[in-house]
Amino acid sequence: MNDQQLAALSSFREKFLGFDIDAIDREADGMLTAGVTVRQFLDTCMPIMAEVGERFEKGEYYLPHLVMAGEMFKTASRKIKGSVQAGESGPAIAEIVLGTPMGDIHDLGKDIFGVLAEASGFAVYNLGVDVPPEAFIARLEETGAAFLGLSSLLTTTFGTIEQIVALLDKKGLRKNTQVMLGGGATEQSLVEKLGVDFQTRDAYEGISFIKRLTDGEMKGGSA
Ligand code: B12
Repeated sequence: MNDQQLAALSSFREKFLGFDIDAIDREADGMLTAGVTVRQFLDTCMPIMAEVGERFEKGEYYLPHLVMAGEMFKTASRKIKGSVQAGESGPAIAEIVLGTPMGDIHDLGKDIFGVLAEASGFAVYNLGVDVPPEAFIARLEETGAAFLGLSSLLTTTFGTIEQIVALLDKKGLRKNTQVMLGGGATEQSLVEKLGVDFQTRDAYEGISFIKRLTDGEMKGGSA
């Protein structure tokens, strides 16, 4: 990281932690001018979001703090995401149905993953937030997508995720669908517990997982 990027990120961090919501747009411009990458932006934001969450849990912050943190992240990420280079045009390498399962309205990380996946040459059907299990299944059937990406920030969505996996089984779609789980509430042990194929809290790891599988397929191998 060069000095300009470091200075832009540190100024952004200071304004963010001070909840200086009016300054964020300007800070985002500063990051763009400095050439801050999405990866650098996320590496700076994730610990801040985690700290806001921890303080909320301890009762030091309240719901408006979560709302403001979400808004500030959205304002900045909208600009930073805009700097992501579009993927090569041509047929999509693979298709991904993506969404936040029913009961959960967090979408910041999901949308970042979606943008990075598109930029990597994948077609993304982003169904939004609070998505019922049946809607995921319907879109998979309609598109024939090989990947299902679920974003979970609330542990209360785990039951819904189990329902989605059970429905995939029932409809005979499970063996042809790679179910990917991402988001702050997830951990590795859920792969076995919920019957999914992959878990991560890092959008880039998600992209690598799909690339590994699609590369294997193209070479006629398996993952
Ligand atoms: C901002 C925020 C909000 C905002 C969300 C705004 C929005 N548009 O998303 C608002 C104010 C709406 C909100 C509401 C609530 N929140 Co909230 N929120 C947060 C906070 C502070 C940050 C979340 C975030 O955006 N992180 C940044 C993003 C970029 O990270 P990420 O989602 O993990 O994504 C990364 C990776 O995981 C990955 N990724 C994400 N999805 C996917 C999907 C795939 C397929 C892949 C491959 C990768 C991938 O890509 C990203 C980049 O690497 C967290 C604290 C935390 N530690 O996360 C609490 C937190 C998630 N919230 C929490 C709670 C309790 C709530 C509320 C219930 C509060 C309330 N009493 O009302 C409500 C729930 C409403 C609902 N029904 O969903 C708890 C959840 C506890 C739990 N484990 O269940 C947390 C952990 C705070 C805490 N410590 O208590 N919240």
